[in-house]
Amino acid sequence: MHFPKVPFKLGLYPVVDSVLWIERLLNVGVRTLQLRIKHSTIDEKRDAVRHAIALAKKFDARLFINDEWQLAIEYQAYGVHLGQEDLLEADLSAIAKAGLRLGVSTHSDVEIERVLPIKPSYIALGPVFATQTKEMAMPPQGITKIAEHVAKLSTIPTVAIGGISIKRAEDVLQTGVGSIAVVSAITQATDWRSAVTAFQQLITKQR
Ligand code: TZP
Ligand code: MG
Repeated sequence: MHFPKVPFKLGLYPVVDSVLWIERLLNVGVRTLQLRIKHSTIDEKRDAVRHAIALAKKFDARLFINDEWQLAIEYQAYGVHLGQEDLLEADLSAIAKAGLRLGVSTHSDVEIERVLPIKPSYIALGPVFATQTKEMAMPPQGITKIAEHVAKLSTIPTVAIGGISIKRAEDVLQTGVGSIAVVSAITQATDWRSAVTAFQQLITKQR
């Protein structure tokens, strides 16, 4: 089983729940995205996944589909993002065989150790800080712990997530993490365009 590689630095990685957001962000130059739809019918999910993948292809962007790995394979997404529980049920070899990248969520050393044998395309580390967006069973890990994970994982691409604001992004980037994933800092911003620009500038400065 082999998952294709992704760039070590994926850049700004917004996680959004609608095709509208995918379209908006592609239009302002975002090239790594995740579609994460939690509360919809399967038909709505299918429509959204199909549409979002088609849009991302037009922009040559990297779109990861959260949870819905069968739809991601069917419509040939760039990749799939799965949580710890999903790993038990998803057909990982089908994902690999279809040539999709795999990103996985982790929240602790134990979870990282558990996913390493799978050799995912990237490992998400979270939550960095407290988040309002998702109910987390695990406590925030903090910057120092994230930096430790990043150092240990060495050449494996990493993504930091959870409570990352523009103000805190610089510290997160200092850990050497490959990319920062954000939800509310963009989708709840008073001016989401300025928020994207601010994140992009911080990321470019770090390179
Ligand atoms: N996984 C860990 S934290 C999180 C997810 C999906 C939500 C992050 O959202 P925000 O608004 O950037 O804290
Ligand atoms: Mg999941």
